[in-house]
Amino acid sequence: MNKLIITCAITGAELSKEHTPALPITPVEQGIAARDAVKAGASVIHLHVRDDKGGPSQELSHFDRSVKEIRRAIQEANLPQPIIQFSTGGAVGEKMERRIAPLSLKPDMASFNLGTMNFGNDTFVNTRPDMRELAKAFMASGVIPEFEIYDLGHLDELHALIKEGLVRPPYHVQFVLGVPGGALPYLSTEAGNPKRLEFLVSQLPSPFTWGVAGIGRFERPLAEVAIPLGGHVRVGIEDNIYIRKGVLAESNAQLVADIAELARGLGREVASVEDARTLLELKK
Ligand code: KMH
Ligand code: ZN
Repeated sequence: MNKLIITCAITGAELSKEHTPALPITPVEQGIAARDAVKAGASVIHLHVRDDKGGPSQELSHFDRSVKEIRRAIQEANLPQPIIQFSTGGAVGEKMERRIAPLSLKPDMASFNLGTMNFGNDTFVNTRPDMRELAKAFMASGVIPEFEIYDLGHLDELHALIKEGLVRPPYHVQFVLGVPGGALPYLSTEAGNPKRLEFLVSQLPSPFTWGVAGIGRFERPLAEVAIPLGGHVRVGIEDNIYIRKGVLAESNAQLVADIAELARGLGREVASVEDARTLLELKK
């Protein structure tokens, strides 16, 4: 079976230190978090950045300083430089223009959200005209998108964008399941049932790679379902703050290490950064 790419979503936009002290906010904290996540087996870092007050930011200077600090911390530890994937999702309420702007820094990859949805008690707005503007910005920048799919209609939107010639293969897809307001990984009585996931994967445009990001309590059970199916896995404090029920994770690295151990137990090798670049067809 293919090797497992572990993505670590270290920070996100919605949480604060009040939720968990393990949340990295400053560039230095993000550098340490990314370094330790890579050491534990992550090959992709999904990156949101914060301003000087700790609030969510899409400022270029904030992305720039976080990337520099991550690269510096990783180089100092003699580890391979991970694939850095910027968020163009930002925080709920952020304007598309500001969400697009960091593509000009030419990260290895960036997220591409495929539809408006309820997001907990908020609304995550991705209008169809905005998504087309985003697709054109991806094309112009040459940055490789990762398509975030929270619901079935988002998959249909990806097919629409392909038909319109606005996105190019290969299609890297992340099924982000378990957001209140989006699709769940399985019905509440069927924990561990792969049927929904298998259906979603069966609908993907080719050629594709796919992974899962289970939100909150779904993080680990969804990984358990996806790993034997050949899917990749995203974990991290952005998505889930617990290592097990009621116990806060000490760090992003602890969440990564847990998935790496799970994968090895299931007989699936964890991808190195070099492996991940090959699997994702990214430039070395
Ligand atoms: N913060 C969420 C509203 C992404 O990074 O692309 C959206 C998000 C998705 O985190
Ligand atoms: Zn994100």
